Amino acid sequence: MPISSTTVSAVRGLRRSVVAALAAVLAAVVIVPTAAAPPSPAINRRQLAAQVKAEFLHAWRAYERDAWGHDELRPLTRKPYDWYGESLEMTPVDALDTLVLMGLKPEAQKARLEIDRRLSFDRDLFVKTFEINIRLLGGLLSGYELTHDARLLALATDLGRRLMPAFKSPTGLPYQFVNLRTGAVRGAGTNPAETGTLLLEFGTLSRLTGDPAYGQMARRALVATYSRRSAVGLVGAAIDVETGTWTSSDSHIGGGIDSYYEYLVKCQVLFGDDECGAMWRTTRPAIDRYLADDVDGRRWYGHADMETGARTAPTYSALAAFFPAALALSGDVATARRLQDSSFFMWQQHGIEPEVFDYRTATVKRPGYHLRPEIVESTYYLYRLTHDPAYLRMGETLFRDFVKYCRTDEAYASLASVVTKEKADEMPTYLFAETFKYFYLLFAPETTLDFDRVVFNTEAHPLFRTFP
Ligand code: DMJ
Repeated sequence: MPISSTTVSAVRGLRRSVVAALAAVLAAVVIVPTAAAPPSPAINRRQLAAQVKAEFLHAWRAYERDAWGHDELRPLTRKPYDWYGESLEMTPVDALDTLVLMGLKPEAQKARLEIDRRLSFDRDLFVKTFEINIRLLGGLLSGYELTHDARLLALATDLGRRLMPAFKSPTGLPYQFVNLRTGAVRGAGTNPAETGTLLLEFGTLSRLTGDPAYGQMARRALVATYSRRSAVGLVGAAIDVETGTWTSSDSHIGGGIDSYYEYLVKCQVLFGDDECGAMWRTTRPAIDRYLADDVDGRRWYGHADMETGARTAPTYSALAAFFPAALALSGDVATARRLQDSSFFMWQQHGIEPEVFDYRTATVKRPGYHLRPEIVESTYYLYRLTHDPAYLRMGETLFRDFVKYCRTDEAYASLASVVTKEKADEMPTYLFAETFKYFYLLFAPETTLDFDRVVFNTEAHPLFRTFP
């Protein structure tokens, strides 16, 4: 068929408009970003690290002034608080490695002397196995590894020995409470976080003392938790250590289960324990199949029934925000990035994150903010693993909001409500162990601590890897 002149001119016209359109696209590509979206201002890491340190010291001075030698400071009433009525030096032990990493030498020396002279575990007290393990045993071990103060290892060994009776249940799952002096136990009702978050500390204690019993007991407890997963591969929210039966079938990745998953990942990285790696690899598909929930393009992890896998509640939490770090460490950086964006979305709804969030309605379910570190921890991991400056910018936003809403004239305080920003009389020890530490490490020179040589326990105490 002959080509008419109309056709030729139409083709030419089309070519011209395609060329014009291409030129417009090119112009947009070349010109628009510089005009409409100027590059974000460079992050001044040195200045931010100095600011984090100054804010840490603001809270630390308050503790020194109003609660020195006690477990915690209540920041609004400015009164000391001891968890069990007498002090176990929780804040100095939990804070020691952060003081060392920040280069706060006189403060670190003072805390170390306080611990060396005053801390004794020969107490007729029923203590919570999980909390004492992650904060005190973890803090003493990392303190020892960073300072080589032999007294810290002696204290850690004494504490580990006193916690060991907790494992003497018919299942090997640890009792919730153990008496530090008598070894008596109580609290058969516990949860996977409490039964599965002991191996990094006890395994490290075995390595440092040469006594394998610590690691063996903690490992047995982790395996005992894993082996009780349901047919669909999930664990529940409550378990009885004497019968090994689940007393809550609520499955999720938040508080009460969270660090069980974290330790499955980390015990492979810290000790090269392939069985842990295998337990994680069989667990992950169940988490993704039943708990993962994509809403409007965002990735969340909600709740499901552990037996049926049926979805129960579309809620995510401040505690669940540890999961991007665990995912990234396990090698799944892509999902970690997506979930971190969701955690940040939750944070941005009120300029600070609530304890529990309904991701389907984007509403607050529990409004408190307990100075939690998890979202900062994940920001730090993602930055270290990707070197994407977006995570420095995210960290800067988190830090500025955190200071804006949680700083008081005297100290730092939790929020009773992220909606009203009303404060609560609480300054947990993990503020020093974790929240400030992760902010600091995010901005500080990477030589401050070699990310590849350590594994952080769930309380952010770095333990040195024994596996290349
Ligand atoms: C810390 O004690 C630990 O990170 C624990 O695993 C979970 N909760 C707090 C901080 O939010």
